[in-house]
Amino acid sequence: MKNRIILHIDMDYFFAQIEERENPQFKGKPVVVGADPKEGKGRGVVSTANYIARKYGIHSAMPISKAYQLCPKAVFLPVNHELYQKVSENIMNIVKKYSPRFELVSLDEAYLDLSETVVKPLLWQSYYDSYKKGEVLAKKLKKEIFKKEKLTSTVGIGPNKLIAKMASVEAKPDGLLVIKPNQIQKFLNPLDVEKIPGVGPKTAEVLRKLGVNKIKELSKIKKSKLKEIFGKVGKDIADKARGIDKSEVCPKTEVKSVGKEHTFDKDTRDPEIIFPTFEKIIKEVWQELQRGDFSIQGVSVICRFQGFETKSKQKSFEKAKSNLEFLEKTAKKLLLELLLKNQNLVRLIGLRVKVEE
Ligand code: TTP
Ligand code: MG
Ligand code: MG
Repeated sequence: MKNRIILHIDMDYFFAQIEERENPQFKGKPVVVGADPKEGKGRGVVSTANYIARKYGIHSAMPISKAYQLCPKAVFLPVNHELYQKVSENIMNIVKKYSPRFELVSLDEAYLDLSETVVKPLLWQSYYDSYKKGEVLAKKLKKEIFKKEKLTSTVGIGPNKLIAKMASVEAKPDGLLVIKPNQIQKFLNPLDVEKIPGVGPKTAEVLRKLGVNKIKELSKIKKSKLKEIFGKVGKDIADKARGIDKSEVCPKTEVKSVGKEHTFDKDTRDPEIIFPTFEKIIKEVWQELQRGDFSIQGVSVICRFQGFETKSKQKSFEKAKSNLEFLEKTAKKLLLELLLKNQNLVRLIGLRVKVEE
């Protein structure tokens, strides 16, 4: 369908918001969910922080020791994955009701293609008018989630997945932003180039050297020129800077990924510490996966060495496989490859498995 209306929803400070809901005494305080800070000596990372803690500069993936330094009085909580998984299921069961074309992105994030449900019944109206109906639906969805789960979310609506996602990022927290096709460039222009999904710090640095900071400037560069500089992805960047994204909301399968990692108390090379820990991680990931019917699509192993040097190795599979033995064999092989390639002490190991349900 040419004229589409896509909705993107993402829960606000998801893990930390659930913790606030479960423990009302934390409301109004900075809350950080992640590894144990051990009074500044902890070695894991932050999973997420509420918006009060973010004011201190704390964010996801930051070393927990740094977070402790920035705000020692914050409430530090361990990750209760089982609880967040359950809440996620409840929320996604609500989201799914709003369109049969549903795509789960992560525990707290999903897309809906509203084209069939919103645009089609309104052929007698203009495509632009139907955005109003999309907005009404989004408000209803946010309200229903809040009523049933007592959690706030943010929704973005646009003519494609890219714009819907970027709109929700801009509208956070507890927001709703609708971008109609004729508003795309105006919406994108003032944003930094890094706001484009897929434009990381390295790409942004190259662009900055060319004097390109905002999407407005980027959108004026010819596609062929970006292709020259960045190769194949240059074409993709050129499209995104113009708000073009043809990717479909994938309704058939739900791809999700489950991951766990562990930071050792002391950097180590001891196989009797590394491998039993890794086996425990594999078992935990497996337990979490077993909640549904699934096939393994990819296995990725991460190793962080002394000095924070982080390496990962992954393997993808075409054909569905889903047994623990297979996962153990694949994951251990990848870990071994990483360890053989790098002789440094190991700080952290982790496993992520992508499955299709
Ligand atoms: P996000 O949706 O990226 O972040 P968020 O919900 O905490 O905050 P917001 O959307 O309001 O910006 O991630 C969802 C959850 O995934 C997050 O609550 C915790 C977890 N997570 C990690 O464990 N590590 C990470 O590096 C990130 C980015 C998220
Ligand atoms: Mg979120
Ligand atoms: Mg998210």
